[in-house]
Amino acid sequence: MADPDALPSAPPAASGIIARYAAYLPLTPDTPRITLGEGSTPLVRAESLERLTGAASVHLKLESCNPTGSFKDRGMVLAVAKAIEDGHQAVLCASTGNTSASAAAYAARMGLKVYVLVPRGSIAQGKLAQAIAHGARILAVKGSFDDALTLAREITDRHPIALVNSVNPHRIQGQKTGAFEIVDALGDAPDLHCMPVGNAGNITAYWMGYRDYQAEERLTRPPRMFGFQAAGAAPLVSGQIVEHPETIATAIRIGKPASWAGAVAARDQSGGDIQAVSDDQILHAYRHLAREEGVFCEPASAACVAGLLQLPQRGVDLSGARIVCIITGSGLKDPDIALSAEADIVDVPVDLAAVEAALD
Ligand code: AN7
Repeated sequence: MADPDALPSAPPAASGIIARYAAYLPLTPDTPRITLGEGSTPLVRAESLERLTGAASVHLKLESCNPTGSFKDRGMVLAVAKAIEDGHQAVLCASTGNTSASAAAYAARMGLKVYVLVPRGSIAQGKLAQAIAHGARILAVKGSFDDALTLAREITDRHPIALVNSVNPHRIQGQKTGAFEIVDALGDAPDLHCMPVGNAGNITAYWMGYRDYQAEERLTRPPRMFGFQAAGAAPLVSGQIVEHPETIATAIRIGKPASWAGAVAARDQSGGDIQAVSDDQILHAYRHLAREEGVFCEPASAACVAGLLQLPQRGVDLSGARIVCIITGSGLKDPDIALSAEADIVDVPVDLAAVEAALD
């Protein structure tokens, strides 16, 4: 009889990034091995983007498939595990939305109290719904994300509450596993790595992951790192803090990135760049991904594809290149953006002929 474990349908033994990449993470015997099934996200080809750019291959890393719908779960699972290991009973973050959704979910699962500070009026509905559903205490700050992060640092300095923003090094450690998965899947690093940049934790994390694998000779050469910011919130492009960041991509509406130095190091050490894309370019890429590739992402995620599409005219030769774009969050996070598009919804009666006539 066949060994059931040998069947192709057998689930992978390891679930979650702590189990899968334990050897690369700062674990101790006391670190709880927790998981909501984060990581091991799909890497799918996008042929329309290959045609448009002349690249040999473009893959989309669907981080939207993580348990709470964004890449934040990779870092949050480790940050929460470490908070528990350190004896904390509460966690806190400032957030443009996705970090708060992720913190709320892992805290709920582990029985921790969770506080989230969000910029009032500028977080997407789906993310707010998640924080509410998981029972977070939500404080809507009458200011920007940057103001909320300053407050979050001050509060956690004064109280025994773990700060789970990406200034917490465990967040970066967890998020670097995305780079491992890409190299494990492709057999080597891509030539170019494209991603959106807000607070700059994720670009710092991916660069760390590629460098860790390089040190172990698991890849030939790390990719050139290309980060993309929204034009109205592009401090890493101008080199200046943006006091009043503005963009439709609320996830990356950040004027003073906490991991500024990490982003600059990733850019310069890899021979990459950090560039700006307009809100119109973001929305164009958002629609393109949904309609041509069947990938529904949030606007911030589309920024990296918007940026990729600009690279040839900005003088970056993509012919023959292998490219990976990080689709950081789900389109369901921000339904208002999709619903604001001109919709072709036809009212029909309960009548076969009328429905047939309306098929066009
Ligand atoms: C979908 O949730 O900052 O450059 O507080 O939600 O690591 O900040 C979210 C950021 C890209 C930028 N794409 O990543 C938060 C938050 C999505 C995001 C980014 C975010 P970083």
